[in-house]
Amino acid sequence: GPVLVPVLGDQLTRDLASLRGRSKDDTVVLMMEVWDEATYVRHHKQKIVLIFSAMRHFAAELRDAGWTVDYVRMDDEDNAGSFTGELARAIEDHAPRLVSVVEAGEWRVREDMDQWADKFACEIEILRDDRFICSQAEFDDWAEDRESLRMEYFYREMRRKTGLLMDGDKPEGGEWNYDSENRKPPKDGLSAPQRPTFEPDEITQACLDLVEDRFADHFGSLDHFGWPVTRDQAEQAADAFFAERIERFGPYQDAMVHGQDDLFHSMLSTSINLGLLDPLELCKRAEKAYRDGKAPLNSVEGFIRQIIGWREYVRGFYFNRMPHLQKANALNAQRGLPEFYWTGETDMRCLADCIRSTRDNAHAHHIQRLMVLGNFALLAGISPREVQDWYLVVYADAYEWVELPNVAAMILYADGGALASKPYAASGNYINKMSNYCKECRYSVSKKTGEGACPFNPLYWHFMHRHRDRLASNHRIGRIYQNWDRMGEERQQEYLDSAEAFLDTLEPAASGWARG
Ligand code: FAD
Ligand code: DLZ
Ligand code: SF4
Repeated sequence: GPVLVPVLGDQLTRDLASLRGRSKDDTVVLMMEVWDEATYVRHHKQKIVLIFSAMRHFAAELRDAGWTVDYVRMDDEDNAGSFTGELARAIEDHAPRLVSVVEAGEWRVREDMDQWADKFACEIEILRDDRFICSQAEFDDWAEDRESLRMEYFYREMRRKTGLLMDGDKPEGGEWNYDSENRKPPKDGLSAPQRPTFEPDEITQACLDLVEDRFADHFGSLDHFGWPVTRDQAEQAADAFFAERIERFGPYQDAMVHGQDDLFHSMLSTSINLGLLDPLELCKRAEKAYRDGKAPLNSVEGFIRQIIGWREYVRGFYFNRMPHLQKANALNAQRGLPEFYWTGETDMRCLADCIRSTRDNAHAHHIQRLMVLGNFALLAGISPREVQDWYLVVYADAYEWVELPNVAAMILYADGGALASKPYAASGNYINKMSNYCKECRYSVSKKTGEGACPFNPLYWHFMHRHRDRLASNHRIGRIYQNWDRMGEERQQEYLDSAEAFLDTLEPAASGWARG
């Protein structure tokens, strides 16, 4: 029999390890739209359309190039509903001599895959996903014996390994990290060039219809669907970023402007995560923009750090810490997710805008995810499991390996500080500095307590107060308690009462938004 090569929805790479060097006459590629994957959480509608459309386009390209593809559609009558069920059918149909597959990106799927060798009377080969620069063995090696796993040191290793932005054995420009130059507040009227969006073709239209039909009650809008669904479109999106936005990517990386959903971000995460774009190639293009004098070092270093630093690091961290990372809750946060995360119905203008963008685009940019949506969840003490589910559902680029470390460890401090050296807690002041949200908000950012005060202000102190035992000894945040102590008991009580009064107004979300 032939070699059977299952290709999962986020493995849409022509040079995938399982396809590399194979003969087309002797290979059957298996691609599966399955109910289990589409519903293990109730993904945003755009996320399902994106993945199905990209899978169908990828299959069509493979066929055009002469490959044999067994493609199972969601609405095929005999669809078994799971990867393992479909693999069983394909093994029966094709009687392969070998099943060759690239390891899954998610723990859940890896556990299934690990059963395949026992389940099937057929040789199963699971290959390392070498689209990532750092192997798991390499990460685990690096992480061993370290008490804390700071991204910064990992990142330096990756710079050395790839040679990106290196000047011999020194970092280009003398510093490894130019983050301090990447915090420019948005001036009035800051706006960025429109990113290219892609009109649905026939294939995408069929996926839009399918999702409207079968996933009608999932979160999110399909009206603005414009994600790249092929490698060619993803390349166009990357071209536009390098031509028009990378120059100001760095300075405005942390800026937020009402109604400006992309600013100078690359908007490439969906394409990178699907496998349509190669992360290392993008970094090389960024470096070239710097060497050609087309973009400043702080922009280019910032972009490269997000990819060979953060992106590689969170993946290593995920597999290093699973499965317990999923259950981590160091701050014992138990509150239910507020309903407004799904409806956007809140008078807090920053949150409402971030949730609107999330609903319309299945996207929000990093500082919105971190310092608005994430900061609120941290301060309000929302249960990590509910926050994790939300992030996994709502973003088109969300896969557990990248979502979970960002949510559990980065925003919620649920791992107790293995990833982040301090909780990213901030009051309204931070949001006001980095955005234009506050001016037209019903709440007053300068008011600290009482009626009409920005809720982030009392929530911040409520959070600091209730976690004092743990945080007072943290060298990056401990000194804050001197300010708290100087306030005096009466003022402190006003903060705590204001926070409690606000928390009492939060409606917990109806069940069923995230999981069926
Ligand atoms: P840019 O700002 O242009 O950055 C360039 C690239 O760097 C991104 O495309 C992405 O591949 C990578 N990157 C940047 N930050 C991170 C990070 N913290 N972790 C991993 N990669 C990063 N990203 C996802 O791809 N999927 C997720 O599910 C996801 N969940 C997140 C949840 C939270 C709470 C936070 C704070 C961040 C999350 N991120 C996630 C990271 C980041 O917000 C997105 O990658 C980014 O907003 C995507 O937009 P962009 O392509 O315009 O990014
Ligand atoms: C997210 C997703 C969805 C919605 N549907 C599918 C699918 O039907 N078929 C598929 O191969 N992949 C899908 N995916 C992406 C998978 O969940 C992703 O490939 C796994 O996370 C790999 O670990
Ligand atoms: Fe958000 Fe507070 Fe500013 Fe309103 S005042 S936009 S709630 S930070």
